[in-house]
Amino acid sequence: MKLIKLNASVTASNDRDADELRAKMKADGRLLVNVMSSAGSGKTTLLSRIIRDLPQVRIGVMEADIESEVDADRIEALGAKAIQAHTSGMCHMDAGMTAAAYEALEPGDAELIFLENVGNLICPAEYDTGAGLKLMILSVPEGDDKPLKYPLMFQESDALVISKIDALPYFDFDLEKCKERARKLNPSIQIFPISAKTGEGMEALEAWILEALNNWKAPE
Ligand SMILES: Nc1nc2c(ncn2[C@@H]2O[C@H](COP(=O)(O)OP(=O)(O)O)[C@@H](O)[C@H]2O)c(=O)[nH]1
Ligand SMILES: [Mg+2]
Repeated sequence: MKLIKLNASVTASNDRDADELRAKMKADGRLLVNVMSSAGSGKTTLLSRIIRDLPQVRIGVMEADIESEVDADRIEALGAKAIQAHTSGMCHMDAGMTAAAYEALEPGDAELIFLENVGNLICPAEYDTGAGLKLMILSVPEGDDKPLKYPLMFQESDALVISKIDALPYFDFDLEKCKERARKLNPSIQIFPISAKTGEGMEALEAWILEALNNWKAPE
């Protein structure tokens, strides 16, 4: 398993670095998806499920964390290309760090690249990584009030995955209220309630990702 240590970028403009990386990804015909959530919402489990469900798609994963290699090991065990990036204590990935991790990944023929960002709903929302698609996960045990507490994350994301819906009977989580709160902050956000455990809802999410990949790769 390959491990890379990253430091915050020294360049002046994160937005410029992000645009550069996005253009490079586009030219390479690869879609980068920034996956953001609190720690434990189910990012690695969701990515593992997608890798298993879509054997026809070549997938690469960049795991970002402050410590440990367990997530990259989990992904590599499924046969996908993976790299572990350590963020030197930083609570997010910036565009320069993402570009360095992408280079170290040596993606080969991978066309769909996921960045599992550092687990929290605050800092990752503030930094454009250069991704073509931003996906956030909110799990049922976290509660339906999170859009009220972390509005920027919901405003910035293209899609909201509401995960662990198999646990709905055990929590006071109002699915409709959560959707309403998210849409109030971001009217165009796509919402996918799923369970990575039972597979419920996965088909719709995967179809949406595949459509985004095709659109990304289509010549303009
Ligand atoms: N019941 C249930 N548990 C899940 C689901 N997805 C993930 N988990 C569990 O949630 C915990 C954290 O998952 P993980 O993927 O490591 O979260 P991450 O920190 O966001 O990468 C693990 O114990 C998973 O088995 C799900 O859809 N349903
Ligand atoms: Mg993880």
